[in-house]
Amino acid sequence: MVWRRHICRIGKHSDEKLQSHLAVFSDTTNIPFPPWIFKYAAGKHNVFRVNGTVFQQCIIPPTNEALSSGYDVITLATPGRKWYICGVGKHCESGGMKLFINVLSKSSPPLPSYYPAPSGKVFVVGDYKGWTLNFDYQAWAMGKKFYVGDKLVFRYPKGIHNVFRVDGTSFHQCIIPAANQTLTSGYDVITLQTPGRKWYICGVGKHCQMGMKLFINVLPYPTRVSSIPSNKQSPTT
Ligand SMILES: [Cu+2]
Repeated sequence: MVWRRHICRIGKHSDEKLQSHLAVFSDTTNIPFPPWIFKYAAGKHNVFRVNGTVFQQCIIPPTNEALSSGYDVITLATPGRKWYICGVGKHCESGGMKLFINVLSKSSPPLPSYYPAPSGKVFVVGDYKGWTLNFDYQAWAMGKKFYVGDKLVFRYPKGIHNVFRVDGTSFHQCIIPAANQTLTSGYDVITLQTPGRKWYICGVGKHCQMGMKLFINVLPYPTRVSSIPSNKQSPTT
């Protein structure tokens, strides 16, 4: 009982997580709001755009308001909260077939040109706790926006921990790479050079398995409108 693609069920994701999801999504595409696609076997489900109350109580609107093609494309034309439910049987009530999203307003309209300089923020991983055991780095990263040009600082007592940049598989399975790829200074500064997913783990003992791991998604430079699109500049730094 699922809608496929770009769906996040309420209950599985917190509001915050959805926001960061969507923020990432809209920042990595050139259109202000990507279309949301509900994909399902036609006839088995449908899609209603509803309001918050209806969403919560699973009140099914009149059938003529339903989308039912099995591949319903919804363009998120305006920012704000949007609620969608499936109106078949008890799918909303019992099956959790309901989706709540918060569409963020783009700080910038389309026709982007690039800022010459990146935002250049410095993130101390784990803030005052630093790079340590018993810390939830995914919670720390949630809601933060990392841009190309920003820096991560891993701060820890030298010799107690270290930092490896790894790929997604090594991240999930805590596979420690060769020791010569490690950062060990205790104040390791990493400049985020390219957009995309980045994974970091501690390679000491079972620290990675114990949760000393950080996953972030680096966004391209923030963009803003240029009145003369042909004047588009490339990043200079
Ligand atoms: Cu460690």
